Amino acid sequence: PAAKLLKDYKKPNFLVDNIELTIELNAEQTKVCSKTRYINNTTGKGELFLNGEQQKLLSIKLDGQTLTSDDYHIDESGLSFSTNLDAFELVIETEIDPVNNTSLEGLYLSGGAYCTQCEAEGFRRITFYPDRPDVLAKFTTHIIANTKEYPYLLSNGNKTAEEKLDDGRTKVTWVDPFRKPCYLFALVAGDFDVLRDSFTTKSNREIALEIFVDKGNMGRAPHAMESLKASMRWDEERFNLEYDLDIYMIVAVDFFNMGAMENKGLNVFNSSCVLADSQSATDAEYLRIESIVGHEYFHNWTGNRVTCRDWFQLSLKEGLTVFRDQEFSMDLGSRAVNRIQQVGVMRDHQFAEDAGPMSHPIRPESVIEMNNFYTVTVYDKGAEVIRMMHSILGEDKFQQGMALYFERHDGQAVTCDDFVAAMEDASKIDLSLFRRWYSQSGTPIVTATEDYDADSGVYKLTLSQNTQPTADQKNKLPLHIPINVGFFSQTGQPLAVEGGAEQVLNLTQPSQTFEFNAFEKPYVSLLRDFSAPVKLNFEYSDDALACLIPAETSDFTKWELTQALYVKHLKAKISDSNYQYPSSIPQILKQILMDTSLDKALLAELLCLPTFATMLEHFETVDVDAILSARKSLIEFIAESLVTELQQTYSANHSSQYQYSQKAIAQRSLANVCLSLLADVKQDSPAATQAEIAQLVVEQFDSADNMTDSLAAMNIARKLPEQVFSNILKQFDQKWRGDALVMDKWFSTQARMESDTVFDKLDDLQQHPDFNWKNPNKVRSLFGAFAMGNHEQFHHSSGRGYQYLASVITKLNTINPQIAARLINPLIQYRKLDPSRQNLIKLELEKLAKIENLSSDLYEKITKALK
Ligand code: BAL
Ligand code: ZN
Repeated sequence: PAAKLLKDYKKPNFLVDNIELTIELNAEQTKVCSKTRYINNTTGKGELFLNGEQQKLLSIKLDGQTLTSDDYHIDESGLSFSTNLDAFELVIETEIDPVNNTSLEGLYLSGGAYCTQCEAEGFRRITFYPDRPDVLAKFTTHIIANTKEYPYLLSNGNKTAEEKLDDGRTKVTWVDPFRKPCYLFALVAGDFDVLRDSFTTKSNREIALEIFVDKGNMGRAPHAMESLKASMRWDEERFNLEYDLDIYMIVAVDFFNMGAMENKGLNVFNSSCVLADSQSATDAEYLRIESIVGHEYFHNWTGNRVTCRDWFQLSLKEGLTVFRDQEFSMDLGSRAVNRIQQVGVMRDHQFAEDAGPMSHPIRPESVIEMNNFYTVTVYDKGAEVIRMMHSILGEDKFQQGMALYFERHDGQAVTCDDFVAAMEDASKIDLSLFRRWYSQSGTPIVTATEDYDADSGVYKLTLSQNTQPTADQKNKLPLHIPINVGFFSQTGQPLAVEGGAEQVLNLTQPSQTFEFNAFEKPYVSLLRDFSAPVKLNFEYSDDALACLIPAETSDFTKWELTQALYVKHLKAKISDSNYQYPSSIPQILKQILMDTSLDKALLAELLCLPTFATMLEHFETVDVDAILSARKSLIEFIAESLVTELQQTYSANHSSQYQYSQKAIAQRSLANVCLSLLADVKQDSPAATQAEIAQLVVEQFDSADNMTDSLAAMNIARKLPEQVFSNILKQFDQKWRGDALVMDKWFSTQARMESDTVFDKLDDLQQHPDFNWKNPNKVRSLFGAFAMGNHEQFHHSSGRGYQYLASVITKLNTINPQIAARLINPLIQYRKLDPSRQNLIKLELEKLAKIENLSSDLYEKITKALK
């Protein structure tokens, strides 16, 4: 497959005024008739190209005249012919096979329901059409299906007609008044339970809200409904954006490649991102649902009303919408804890992507398979770029920029440049250098050095930036990097140097020195709130950390500094296995644990070490075993030094009565972090024996009245004697077998077992009645959890983990190429590993490269990885 390039963009030869679809649903032979009115967009004769894949063409008529195969060219990618007509109508009849569509792109059957996924390029599997986001059309959709089996027939827009046919089928018609690209088309047909509610907009319009779930799941829908109403309210209040149709529908399906999809007026969701009750879903899942419901809702303006000109511009809608959903979660919940999670995604996943073979700017320039570019770079780094603009402009000017963006581009398909231009024009702030964030890949390293001259009272802070060449781009230029800094006195008070105790320094040159008058040498806190997506190269002294951690006024930065403390000592241990961790670490933590002013959710985060993935980013070449063992020994050291405090904190925060509130969530998370640390204690102490701690875990599992505590106990039990763990697993299986979403957690827990028995486990679990190769949630919960969450066995020096994953990917290549390509990420990011592991991985990639019918998704990643 060949790469498509951003620089080759050409506007469409033909536009579409309207399309009328008639879809007669049938499992193996669904008939699709599309009647489309085209308008010539060239000055004379132009070629019309209609994408079309995996369907049988039955007939094609132009203005009523049947075309024969002499009139057009057709191949496996689509159909084309040339014409100089100014406007004409095409009627195309095709047949598709939803039941055998396991790729879950286009129209497919999920459980007993039909549903669609068209982004990015799935509509071409439904009918022949210019499947590109810059062709916007008015859609009318007729759906015909058996009334008994499919009482609900849904599509975008408003339902305008419903007719019972003589043959036991129903025909419904939906009209979407808003022009849209075909990737936003959706169809759903099935039998559901429906949760109904309504929302009154700020201009007093009443919107019907409907959530469709599998029969019996109604009790798990209210949280998504509350999240939807909160999103609608928030978007009005913070962004002054109101919903536009009369109805907003969400459908939950079990088979879905992504989290959810923002189809106009008819979101289709992975059921894992909708369904929750306290018994079956964890606090983390509640929060994730809130954020994804928000994300899809926010797309209605940032994505649907204003969409992308071409797929290279994906971050135009995704980076911006992630920024918006992040702000939504932060306004509703804890700002600091949300930021910690966002930064975790950047460090653990995005930095690794940027350092690997798939490195790309947030606006990629070359793409083989678009599905491969729904990445943490486009989404999360894209959101960081928006966040930097937000901090450079400030909230007011940023909102003026948004308003101008909508004023200029409502109803259009535009570029990232158009967005930045609106921000620039509204704020009158020059963003010309800032634009480089869109075209340059890689993670900048910002190095800081400081110098204080006591005689003159001048403090100099020198910041320099450097971005290493990446797989896709050799030459790197300096970027505009906003660095938030805070100055503190030796006693931990904010130090008002010139410009303020807190300020943003704009680093725009390769190196810049900033000078401040300061009557004492300040302790500086750098890159506060992660003000730019960069790696900071600055080693804080032990004294500085001891002063800054309690002193920091930004909760997020307090966490950052604690992480810096851990990283510093982990690195020392990694380079010298005899290194003894200093008692200052538990001392600082003890102080933190006693600080009653701290948010408990933050406290829980402060007690967590940098992840394995975060540690990888601190090394050019990594010693997997040394990192794993240094982490383990530091966890044990902390746990054993703080047994009493951990026990006390656990009992003060563990509750036997479930409540859903921010406070209760924070307490559960703190209690569970403490319990997890306690289970790492490797010797009996006067405060608690290992047997007593094990008992505590079992008690929590036995008595938990909610999934957060139950699952936490089950995960912690991995560290307990084998018999105890397997007992818990058995009970969980007995209780939840058949409950798809809950059993996913059971699969993941076992995929993370650190011993090499995990391989037999993975084999056995594939035979479990709740496992299904065709369901992406199952595949992710078992093999994704293994590859991303079981570092011990995935990176086993024998290469067994790599072989296992490669065999899974081989199987998935034909079932679901998109999921196979997602799962390969941990294998292609191998260049930092030791030569032996690199070779083991390369062997697997070479084998994968030779499999028959290799999908374009895998082809792109494997060839780049082996280059
Ligand atoms: N547009 C794909 C799913 C999402 O980002 O909302
Ligand atoms: Zn999105």
